[in-house]
Amino acid sequence: MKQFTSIVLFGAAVVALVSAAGTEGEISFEYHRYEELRKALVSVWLQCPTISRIYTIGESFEGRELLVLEMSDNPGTHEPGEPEFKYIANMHGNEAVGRELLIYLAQYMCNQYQQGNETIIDLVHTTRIHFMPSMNPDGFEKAASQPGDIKDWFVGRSNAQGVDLNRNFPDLDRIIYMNEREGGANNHLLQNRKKAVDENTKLAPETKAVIHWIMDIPFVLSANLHGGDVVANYPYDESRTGSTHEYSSSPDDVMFKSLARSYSMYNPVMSDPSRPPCRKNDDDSSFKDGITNGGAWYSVPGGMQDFNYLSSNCFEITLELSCDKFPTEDSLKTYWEQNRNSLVNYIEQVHRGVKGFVRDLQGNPIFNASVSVEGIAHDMTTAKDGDYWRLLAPGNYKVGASAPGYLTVIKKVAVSYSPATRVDFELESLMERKEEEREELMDWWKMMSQTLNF
Ligand code: GEM
Ligand code: ZN
Repeated sequence: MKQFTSIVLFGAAVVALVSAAGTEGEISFEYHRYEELRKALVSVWLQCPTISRIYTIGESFEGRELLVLEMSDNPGTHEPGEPEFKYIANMHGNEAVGRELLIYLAQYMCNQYQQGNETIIDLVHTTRIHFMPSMNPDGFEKAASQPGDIKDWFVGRSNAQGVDLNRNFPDLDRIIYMNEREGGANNHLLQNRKKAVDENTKLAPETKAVIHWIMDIPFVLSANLHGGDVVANYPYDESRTGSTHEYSSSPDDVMFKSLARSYSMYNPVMSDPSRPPCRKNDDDSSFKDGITNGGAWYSVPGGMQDFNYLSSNCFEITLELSCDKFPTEDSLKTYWEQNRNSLVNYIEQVHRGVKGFVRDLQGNPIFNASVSVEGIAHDMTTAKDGDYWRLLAPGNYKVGASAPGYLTVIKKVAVSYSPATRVDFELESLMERKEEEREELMDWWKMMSQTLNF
């Protein structure tokens, strides 16, 4: 990943900013074209340099950067035990609200941090947060270039090659449904297939870049921001039979509902039970309390949401934020106000469930150990430092940690709504166990030979 460390690189942008924005710490509720988006992120970085960093995960088909603003008390590093969170917006280039909300959220969090808002300070100190305002910058430029206020429903949705990025991810749902029937892995379905991703010519550059990002960083929680409706959508997106209106639960259905609800409940429009459908003929019969299961709404194969869950430890939901995909600029402030508390509250969900470390008896971290929960057929794995996060709804659970060559340990755990319960595991290596048994046998043999006077 390329990192912007040099202010010189942005020298021109900085000068432009100082003259254009003038005052620091204000949010300007307007659309940001590509260059303006860059400048807006740089200005957050300049205003809050100790808690932010800008990096890029790659380039779009037309060569625009896929920019990320990171916010954390230690920008640029994964701190052992600290969960990682991401927001991705504008994967459909014509869905513009999420893109703007992420810019405003970054500005808001930087301002609030400086003004001493304890919720925000706490969040930044305990979480590594990544914002990607645009996964499809080419599509956005195309959509935004249309003259006038009314934008076409589809122009700019796909990337510059005409690929719908939310249909372009490897279809892991089909694999998990087969594994459910015939046995097989219940997580990390892309393991050891990284090369196949690189060689797959059907994957758009934007998709490839995001796949690598998902595989490289131990993300725990994420949301994918869309527009065209108002609802929080959770996995699975693709139904088991492929037909539409079919509830498609994942093993973490209870937690996913709770996560989706944690977003919709703070958005007064999303959670309004008497909100009429966005368009007269829309079928939103699966929407309840502002949330819906993906398959129950309509089946989506090759989506990013399910890919996160099935290829990594990351839970992702899809947020539909506005009936209009590209509403007029004067409505952006209203969308911000509707979504601000939801956006902050959803990040806080990353601190739920069970978390801790898996180590050997000498205290060395065990990387890639499995953490499983009885009754939930979806295992997590530990990150480099042996750290893990297992999102769970309140309840009593049996949580196990295992790794090849070690004895499995199972613990009973009580989980409340939040914060996460800390549970560490110390695993005894089977080699050590064998050594112990060998020594015991030797002692016994010595004793026997002495008694029998060999
Ligand atoms: C969506 S994604 C959200 C809905 N998911 C399911 N399973 N119905 C898409 O990609 O079609 C909507 C959008 O474009 O915003
Ligand atoms: Zn969309």
